[in-house]
Amino acid sequence: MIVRNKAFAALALTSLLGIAACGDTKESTENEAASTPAATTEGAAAGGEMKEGLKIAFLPKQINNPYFTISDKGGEDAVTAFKGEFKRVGPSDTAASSQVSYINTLTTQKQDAIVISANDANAVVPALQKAKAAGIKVVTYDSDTAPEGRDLFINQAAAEDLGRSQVQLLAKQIGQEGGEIAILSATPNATNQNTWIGFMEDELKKPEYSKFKLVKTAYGNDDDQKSFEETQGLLQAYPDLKGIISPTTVGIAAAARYLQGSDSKGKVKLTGLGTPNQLRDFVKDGTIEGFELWDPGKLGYLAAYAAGALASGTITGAEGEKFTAGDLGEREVGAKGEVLLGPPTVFDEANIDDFDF
Ligand code: RAM
Repeated sequence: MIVRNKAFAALALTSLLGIAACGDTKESTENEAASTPAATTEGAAAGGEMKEGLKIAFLPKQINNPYFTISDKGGEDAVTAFKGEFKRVGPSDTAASSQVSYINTLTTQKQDAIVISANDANAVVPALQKAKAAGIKVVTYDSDTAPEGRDLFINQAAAEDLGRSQVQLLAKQIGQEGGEIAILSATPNATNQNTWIGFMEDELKKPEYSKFKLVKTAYGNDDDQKSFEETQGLLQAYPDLKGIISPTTVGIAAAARYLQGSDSKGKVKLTGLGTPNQLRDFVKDGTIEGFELWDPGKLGYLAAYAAGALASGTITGAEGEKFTAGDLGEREVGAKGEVLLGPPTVFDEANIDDFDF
């Protein structure tokens, strides 16, 4: 596998240099399409042996959410690179137990690892525990379960920083006069959004936000239409609303669309977590000033390598263990079975055209 990683790194470097790759053209095309990371020699050098032919199944919150299309393409690129079998299944809605039947089917199919972004921290745990009892490794990415449901959680960014920074972004956009603000979240039970919102609420307790008032947290359930209607509802219920934080790519895109067609465009500030490709036009026409996100493709890529390392037996999920995540290099398991991707990027008019995901 070390040899394979070197070949992968060399192909990525070749495409970076703009030289047509020869040999395995399928792989190089996938590398380019996924906005996976730049090549490093470090990635090729470190880590243990990866078994070939591992069956790795991705189970996103929602199969039809563009964010997960990107993250899971990163996962597919990784699985292809370490010669595994990639599979992707999942529900189209974000209901708490909508993923349970998929977990059961993947268990029956004897996958080597399930990589899941959980819609609910607890509803999926019994099914995941059955999978684990059958020898399947479980990795959560993006949205965690209770710790007993998984071996590792691949966290996109430090939750505290993500929560606090979204408040900081909005406060800067609104200015010193402050005013009423609202949150437009995903589902009421989403582990990732709820963790970030907890830190937002804590950040708002600081004296510098004394003129800001969080009037409501609304839930669009990561459904475009419901998120759009919830935005409309917020503006009707709170005519003096000064800003909205939407820590979901589905919510922020729907809120931006609503604001764009309303009198509140540019007046009611909107920030949160979104993909540059979904929000580019809204930044260019002044509906949104700035927002943030990690690279979802890299998150899926890292999660796939973690799943592969667990299924190969090179790691068990214990704190301090290290594994090679392809072009992301060597990664370490932190406390509570967490592996961190890294800090997010803030996007605005100045840099949004530098990103394509
Ligand atoms: C949505 C999902 C996902 C979250 C992003 C920011 O796509 O809720 O879980 O991480 O937004």
